[in-house]
Amino acid sequence: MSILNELTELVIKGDVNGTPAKVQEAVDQGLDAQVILNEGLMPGINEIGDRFSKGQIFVPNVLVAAKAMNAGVDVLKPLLEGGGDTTIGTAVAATVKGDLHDIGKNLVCLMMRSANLKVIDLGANVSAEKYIEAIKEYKPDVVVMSALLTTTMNEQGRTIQALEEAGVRDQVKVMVGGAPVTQEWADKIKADAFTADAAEAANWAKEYVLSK
Ligand code: B1M
Repeated sequence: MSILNELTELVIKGDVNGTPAKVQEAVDQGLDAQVILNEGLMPGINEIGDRFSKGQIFVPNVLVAAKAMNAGVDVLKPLLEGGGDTTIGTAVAATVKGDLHDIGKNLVCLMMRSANLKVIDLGANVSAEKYIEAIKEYKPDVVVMSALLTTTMNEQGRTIQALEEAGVRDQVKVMVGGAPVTQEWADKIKADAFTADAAEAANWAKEYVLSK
């Protein structure tokens, strides 16, 4: 079994100690951090999602797999963040209210930092009020709203609406993403950008900030 397949299996097993240790081994063998993420860790968490939706496993299994995945990503952080000392702009990022999924949002933060953006990570389950406070305090260029549930996608729309009502909507570009989110949805809720993955999100933010 290749080391990437071994990593996938460790995430599926929810091995919180084995996963970061194996990621380190892969790094030491000279594998690229993006390859480790995309071809080792991601297939594991995706398989967990498939098994969960088929009713083959339950929430506790998903939770330990997510912990293992996060522990693996932590090892890759310094390699993915890379970047330089220059800060080109600021982003405020969070997963919207009612949604606890933070792995994708964490990757977006990571990739944005690697694109030399300063990122204020508000965490998961973040209310519109907290977004508004953060916009007033940090004056970001872009605001990231992640949602992984079809139900919390609606919260992205409500949060944008709240930004409008608070008079801060025009001060920022709102970027939305997350597995169920589409360009069509982004247009409907009047977001400024939809990006399908973390690297694309970082690119969009970077290009926008540099074009200002
Ligand atoms: Co949940 N969960 N979960 N879960 N979970 C999903 C999302 C689900 C699809 C599983 C399934 O049924 N197949 C399903 C949603 C169904 C739906 O709404 N249509 C689901 C469900 C139902 C639930 C609960 C309701 C289960 C329950 O309690 N009965 C519950 C809800 C809790 C809540 O949030 N209120 C729940 C709970 C959990 C855990 C807490 C156990 C755990 C999360 C732990 C954590 O995040 N710390 C969890 C997990 C791990 C998953 C799956 C298996 C994996 C999600 C993930 O991290 N993927 C997921 C199934 C799946 O997605 N395959 C599932 C890896 C991550 C890198 O991908 O987040 O998509 P993702 O991010 C991508 C892109 O989407 C994009 O970039 C990343 C790639 O580079 N991206 C952005 C993300 N955010 C972005 C923002 C941007 C741009 C791009 O802004 C610009």
